[in-house]
Amino acid sequence: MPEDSIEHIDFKELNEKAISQPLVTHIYTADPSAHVFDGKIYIYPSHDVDAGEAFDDLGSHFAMEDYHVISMDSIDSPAKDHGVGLHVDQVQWAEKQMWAPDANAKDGKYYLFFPAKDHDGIFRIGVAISDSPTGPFKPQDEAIKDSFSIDPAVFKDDDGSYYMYFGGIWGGQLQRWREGVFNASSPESPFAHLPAENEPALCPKVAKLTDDLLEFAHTAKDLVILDENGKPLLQGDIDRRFFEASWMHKYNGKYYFSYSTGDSHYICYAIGDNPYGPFTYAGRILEPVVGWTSHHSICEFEGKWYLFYHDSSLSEGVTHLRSVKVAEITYDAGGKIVTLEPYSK
Ligand code: FUB
Repeated sequence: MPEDSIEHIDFKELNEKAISQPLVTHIYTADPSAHVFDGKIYIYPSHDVDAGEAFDDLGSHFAMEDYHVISMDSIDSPAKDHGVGLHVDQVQWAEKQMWAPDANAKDGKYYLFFPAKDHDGIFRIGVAISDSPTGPFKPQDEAIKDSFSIDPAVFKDDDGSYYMYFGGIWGGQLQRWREGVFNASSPESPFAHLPAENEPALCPKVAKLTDDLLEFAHTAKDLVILDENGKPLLQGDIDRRFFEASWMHKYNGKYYFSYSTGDSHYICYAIGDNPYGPFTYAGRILEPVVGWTSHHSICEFEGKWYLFYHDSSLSEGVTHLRSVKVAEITYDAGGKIVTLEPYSK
């Protein structure tokens, strides 16, 4: 939901109609990546703070410095904040803007994957490791080689392979990597370097991870999202094209890639037959929430499926002060996800 419509919102009424309430209210949290480890729900969110940066289209106001881990024994139990799991000051290669993270587990170790700007102002993706799902996490000295842009989501397939999905346009800098190297030419505008509206949209990226989960096993590939005619979505198709917030889950043997459309504020999804795609656009999961951004994860717990998402209702519309929420999602008989209206109770 764009900022300029917020002044007309009656937040008391909106919160009464909301299909869910913030999971924690003592801090602001966003971009929730949820996983079930050993029968318990763990959420890896961004930790929103007001660092006094002005709002701009590059997201400078998202000046986050650390990550907290949140856990829930079950979907209805209170959410517990385990405190700071990683701070930017611990990360040698990173300078600022600890944006949307994800985590995964392998052989008794837990891996936190996170984007941050390096000392040259370029977004990279790093890994930090812990013996516990709640951290503290110890970062690697360097970012993942050849990583770039934002919003990593790490999916474990049934055969034990792990894949990272990532990327984001505008402030996420994906448009600067069109030639495979960072295009540092000016202007530093979110609208420069993008394809034209009638050209194929910029694709999210996918890379299989090495066995130690610390590197890409190959150069990241484009994840192509097709329309109903088998043609790639176009950059001008802002209600459907990829913007940021990749997530992957598997349902009934199919791969569901979900993402945010950014400036049109939807969470959408596309379905494919393998982790690399191509994927065919399938619809919306979540209608716009209060706040500019929309970001989510999808996870199964005790036989039901849940959408973890955020909105800015607690801060009464402040774009960069968001709160993590959860709502159940359902699938129809054809495997389509039933669209959620966030304020429809
Ligand atoms: O939280 C900072 C950025 O906002 C995330 O990386 C994007 O997905 C958007 O939610």
